[in-house]
Formats: sequence, structure tokens, C-alpha cells
Amino acid sequence: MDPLTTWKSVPEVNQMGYEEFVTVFGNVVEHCSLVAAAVWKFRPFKDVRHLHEEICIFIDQLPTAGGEGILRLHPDLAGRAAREATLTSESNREQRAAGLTDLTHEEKMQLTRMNDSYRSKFGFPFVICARRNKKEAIMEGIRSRLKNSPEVELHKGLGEVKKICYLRLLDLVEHEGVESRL
Ligand code: 2AL
Repeated sequence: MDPLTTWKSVPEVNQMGYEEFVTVFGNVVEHCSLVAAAVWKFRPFKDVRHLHEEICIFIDQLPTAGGEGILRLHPDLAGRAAREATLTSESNREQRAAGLTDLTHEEKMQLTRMNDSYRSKFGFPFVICARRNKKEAIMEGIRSRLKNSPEVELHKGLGEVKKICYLRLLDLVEHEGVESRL
């Protein structure tokens, strides 16, 4: 998909009805259209960054179980959904960009083992912004984050969800003059 032909302008976003807004932004947080449904009422947005800030505020106000739920909606990196080709197009593109579609058999086994250990320790999957990390950084990230407490990992995981969300928003909305890094 060519972003230039699909980008929405901020005025277009601000004029969207609820249904169109959820159709367009329903997966900026993976499998969680509730987020788009919740922030629609905060239009008009000044720019894409303002829309992202409202999403972050919504995520930060969730109780622990809600935050954990958001993390659980994410597929494992190079996990079952990738093997079974059931990833969302966004996730597929992100995992490819990080080099996770080109892992050796050995690397796949190692990542699967670490993903499983992470999930059994914390009760939610390891989440990291794949477009901001190459496979080596992801492997190192999961290894070191496995040592953290559940509270720290809930916070770190949601921080990564916000980064993933920001990059997905930049794919959808015109953003001239807006910082592409958070
Ligand atoms: C993902 C995903 O689907 N995209 C991304 O950047 N990270 N999943 C994950 N478990 O970290």
C-alpha cells in the first residue's frame, strides 16, 4: 500500500464519523479497536501527535488488567501467527522490517523458548516495537527484560505499544513538520 495515496489529512480525520474513524484507526493498537472508539470524542486533533497523546492518556488510565489485556492482544514475534500467516498486515510488515522473517532455525528456537519463558513468568507476551529494533536487539531485549518485575514489564510493554501505535499513525495521517520519533 502506498502511504502517499492513502494518508488522511488532519482536517479529514477531524471530520470523520465514529464508524469511519474506527475503521481507519481500529488497529493502531493491535487488535484493540476499543482504543480508537474511546479517543474519537477528543476531535478535533491539532495534529497526529495530539491524536497519539490522547491514545497514550487512555492507555495510561487503564487498570492493570486492562493494560495486561492490551499486551495479550499482541502476537508473539516470530510466533504461531507468523507461522500460520494469520498476522495483521501491520504486524507482518513490522516483523519483516526487523528481520524476523529471516531467522535461522536456531534463532527461531531460541526466540520461541524466550517468548515462552517470558509469557509464563508475566502472563502476557513480550512486546517490543519491531520497526525500531533489529533481530539482535530484540533477542537481547527479551533476554534482559526477562529479569524485570511484572510491574516494570507492564510499563515497558505498554511503552512499546505506544511506539508501535505512533509509527502506525504516521502511516495513516499526513504529518509534515511533525517529529517522526517520539
Ligand atoms: C509486535 C508486533 O506485532 N509488531 C511489533 O512491532 N511488535 N509484537 C510483539 N509481540 O512485540
